[in-house]
Amino acid sequence: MTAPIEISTHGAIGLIRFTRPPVNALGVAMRAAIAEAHQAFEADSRIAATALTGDGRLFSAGADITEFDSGRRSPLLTEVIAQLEQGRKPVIALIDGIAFGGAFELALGCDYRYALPGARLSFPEIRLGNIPGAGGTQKLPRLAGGPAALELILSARVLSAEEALALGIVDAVLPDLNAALAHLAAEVADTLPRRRLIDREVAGPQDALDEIAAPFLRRARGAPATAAALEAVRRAHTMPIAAALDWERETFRRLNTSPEARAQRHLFFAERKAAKVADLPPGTEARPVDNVGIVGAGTMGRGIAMAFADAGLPVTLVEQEAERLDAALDGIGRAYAQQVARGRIAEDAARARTGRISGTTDLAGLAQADLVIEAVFEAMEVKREVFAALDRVAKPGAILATNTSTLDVNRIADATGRPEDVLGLHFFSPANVMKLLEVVRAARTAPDVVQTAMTLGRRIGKVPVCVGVCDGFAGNRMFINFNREAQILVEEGALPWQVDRVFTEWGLAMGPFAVMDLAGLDVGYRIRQARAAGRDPAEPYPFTAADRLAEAGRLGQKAGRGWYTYGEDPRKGIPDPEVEALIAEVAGEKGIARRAVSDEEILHRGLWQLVNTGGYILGEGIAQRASDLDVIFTSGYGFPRTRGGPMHTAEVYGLARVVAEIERFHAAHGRHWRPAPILLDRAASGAPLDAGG
Ligand code: 3H9
Repeated sequence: MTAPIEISTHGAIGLIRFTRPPVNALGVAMRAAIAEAHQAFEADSRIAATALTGDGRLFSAGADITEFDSGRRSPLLTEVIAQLEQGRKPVIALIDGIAFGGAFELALGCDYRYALPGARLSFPEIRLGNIPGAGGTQKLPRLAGGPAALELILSARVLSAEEALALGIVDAVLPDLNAALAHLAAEVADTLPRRRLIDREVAGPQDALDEIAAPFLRRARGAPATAAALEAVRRAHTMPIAAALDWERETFRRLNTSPEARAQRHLFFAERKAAKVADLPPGTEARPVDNVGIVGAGTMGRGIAMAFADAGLPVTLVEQEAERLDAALDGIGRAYAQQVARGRIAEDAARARTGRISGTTDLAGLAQADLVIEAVFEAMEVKREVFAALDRVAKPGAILATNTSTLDVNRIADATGRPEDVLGLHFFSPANVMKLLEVVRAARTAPDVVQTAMTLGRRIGKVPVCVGVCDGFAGNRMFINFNREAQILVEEGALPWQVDRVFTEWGLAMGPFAVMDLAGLDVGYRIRQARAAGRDPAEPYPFTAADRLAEAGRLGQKAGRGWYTYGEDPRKGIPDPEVEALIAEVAGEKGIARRAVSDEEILHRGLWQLVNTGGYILGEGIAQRASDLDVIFTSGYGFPRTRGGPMHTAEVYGLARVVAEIERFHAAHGRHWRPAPILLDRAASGAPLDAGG
């Protein structure tokens, strides 16, 4: 293992350079090395000041998150920062790249902060269910004022060097490390005074704090870190700093063991694992992708085009009829104009993005595309025709992807003479917003095609997860079974608004019935009709009420009536006695004696249906890891990050208890509850779902 820091002297400057791969995280060895080097510079009479810097890309990613579950080891970061503050000589941070969390706090423990052009500063702790715990909540308000500091802590926004300068967080932006060292050499020659933030008061009023916190508190769904951040910054205004730092440290420690923080840490690592495909041959290189073609300019096609244009890639959109193509390009222009109007992007950014998307009615226009994504009507024959045509026009080595959400990617690939270049790229609607990207690896997809899709997914800001081919892939296969269970519960005696309340109180963005009303009841109805012939009569069919609602024109929000009715607020569903009567009627026809269903039963049957389906998906090798399924649900299905995903929820509850409940449901409700073998196995052995992964 290489040393975590490098030490050098530059005239009277003692320089500590962080060199701990991969991200200069401030683990115990690194903290000890910084403390020791600082002490040595303090003792060296030739040195007038200590400077800290990174490796050019990263100053440091902050505290080492892998240490959070293994107990605290001295020197703690707070101790190292206190040592810098208590020393005799000034300390200067030369922030040359990412300085997140504890690294930002390390810089706030310095007397001076200079940014190099690549500097990026942020407090991401809130995403880990916590607040900054090494002085950030107290010292940032002393530089930027309480309201600005609170906004940064709650939003986890990343500041550029220039923004940090404008907020008074850094003293100057210098062109490079040599310039910074030369600048410092001149400063220390004039004897650089100490200038510690702990000696300052917080300037400015604190009235705006509540207003700034309000939208974050609303979105926090009960996660405790948001309220703690507000409280911390309030204390910066009202308390002596030593006491406030003690409070911050204790609060950080307490929150770090909260279920919300554990869940979010789980997701942090899960997302990074999901980016890796375990069985690709070592050294598999991604193919270069510099431009993209999209076939089909409907809602999905447009959203996908925008996702690539947002990331700087030129896109050619193909639609058969000129009129539809023009409508799509107009729609994209309007969508960008709306983003400008809402203050999300600047006008010149909108112009540049719109300018990256061109259109044609001729598939031959994709002859030079590195990647083509098909987003046409969801029917096998239509898709196979498109792929056969693409096979004729696309250049050798081009990647051909389908955005199907249900169809067999192997059969689509077989429509070409190059199935190794074909895979599924399952975007979620709206494709330019939703983070999840299921990368569907078909039987013959080449490893470098999978690698390209994973790399490209991250490049366009998505969370790519590799899955195999099956009906619904991973996400929809699980979600459909969850949804079916919700319908069964309603037939048995629950009401749609009870089911939705249980899941939203638990943390889902929307309940399953509200989701159906939003999507339109005709969508599921059409799919069920199309699949009626192939239905397994041994599986439950609890969609009779949903079908009758659709047939009666109760199509959801767009019709003002669905599972709910909609009044003045077209998005707020009101329970409807007519729907209740319909449910009772359907249950009567089926001979179901309705009963009161407890909130707990609703919650567990919904969740364990997800988990059990997830177990089958794992057993069949459709997903690589249980944690991938957690990533899928939190980035694509509105599952609360504070719960860590369905599989994490099951592990926290205890797999043996989950399996016992699944076995009970199996006995009471039939074969759609057969426990997945992998769950039985892990419950018996006590091993985690991702044992060894
Ligand atoms: C904190 O600082 C608390 C303090 O307030 C108080 C303390 C008392 N620790 O993302 P990547 C690993 S809380 C350990 O793919 P990129 C990551 O798992 C911390 N490991 O790279 C991955 O490992 P592997 C606040 C970390 O270039 C590898 O590094 N800081 C950490 O796309 C590469 O990661 C944060 O929350 C870490 N802190 O992005 C920053 N960070 O190769 C979190 C990363 O085995 N990190 N790893 O899969 C990030 O946001 C991104 O990693 C970063 C680099 C932007 C830095």
